[in-house]
Amino acid sequence: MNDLFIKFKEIIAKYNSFAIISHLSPDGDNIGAIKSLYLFLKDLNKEVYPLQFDKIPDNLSFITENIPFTTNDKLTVDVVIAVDCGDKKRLGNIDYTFSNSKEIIKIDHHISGENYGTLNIVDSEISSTCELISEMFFNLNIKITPEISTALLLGILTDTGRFLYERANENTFQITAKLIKNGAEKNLLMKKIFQSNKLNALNAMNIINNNAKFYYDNHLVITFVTKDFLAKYNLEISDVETAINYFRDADEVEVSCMLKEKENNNFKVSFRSKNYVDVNLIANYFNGGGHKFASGCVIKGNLKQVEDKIIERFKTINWQ
Ligand SMILES: [Mn+2]
Repeated sequence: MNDLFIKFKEIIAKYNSFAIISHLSPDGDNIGAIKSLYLFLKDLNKEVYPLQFDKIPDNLSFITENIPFTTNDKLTVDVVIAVDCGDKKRLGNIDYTFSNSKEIIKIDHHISGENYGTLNIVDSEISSTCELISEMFFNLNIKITPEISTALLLGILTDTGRFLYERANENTFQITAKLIKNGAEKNLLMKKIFQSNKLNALNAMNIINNNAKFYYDNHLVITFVTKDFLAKYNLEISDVETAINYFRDADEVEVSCMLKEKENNNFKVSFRSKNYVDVNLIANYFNGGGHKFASGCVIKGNLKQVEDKIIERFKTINWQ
């Protein structure tokens, strides 16, 4: 890893203009990663263009207030830094910018995907892209301001489920301690990310949970959200996505699956597992990807068809 960090430093020193890009459907880890790199490069007086083609979820907007996101898909820069994205397709419309750049740096922790960078800093064991960037910054003795620390801690907190998941290990806690020492606002993040839900979103999640269906002796739970449902409660999908965690935490449940209607006949499907089911493999089957315990894909069909495809696929699992 150290050699890769040094190559990163060399590329940064050599070039002047940078685009920072990440996956669609922004989350805490990719927002934190983009912001930390943006502030780092700005501090070096580089020309920096953070790109995001999707809307930033409301509960993360406090962290992106001073980030001048652009949706320009015709940028010409020296270097593109792509963070937290295993699969190039999930970056959005980036082909022009990719093909007009001199270097592409991929920084990621997903197990699936291809090495589309000219430099690939990938650690599929680490908790989050933000933990990986933190490690790199500390390793290279890069100045980590309180603002950068807060951005990096955001990604660690969200991708580890507040240190719940297995990947939150000794290194994660050590990095977290160092970030807090550097001024990361842990209490602010905890309140803004986990304790600022909209009341009607929590009420809507009760309904989502009430409509959950259980299969394979309660080892698999499926919940769903339609566009009509979100419109009725005046919510965005990001307001209710954490409903997937609710039944996952039941002792009987190994896999929690959430179906989110995108456009007609198209569902975004998220999987969470807890012990032994590799949901990355399930997502791979449907041309998606992710990690062993968290993955996603898009499946075509109406609600019933998509449910049936998923249930059918889980027939291959040896439930324990
Ligand atoms: Mn991540």
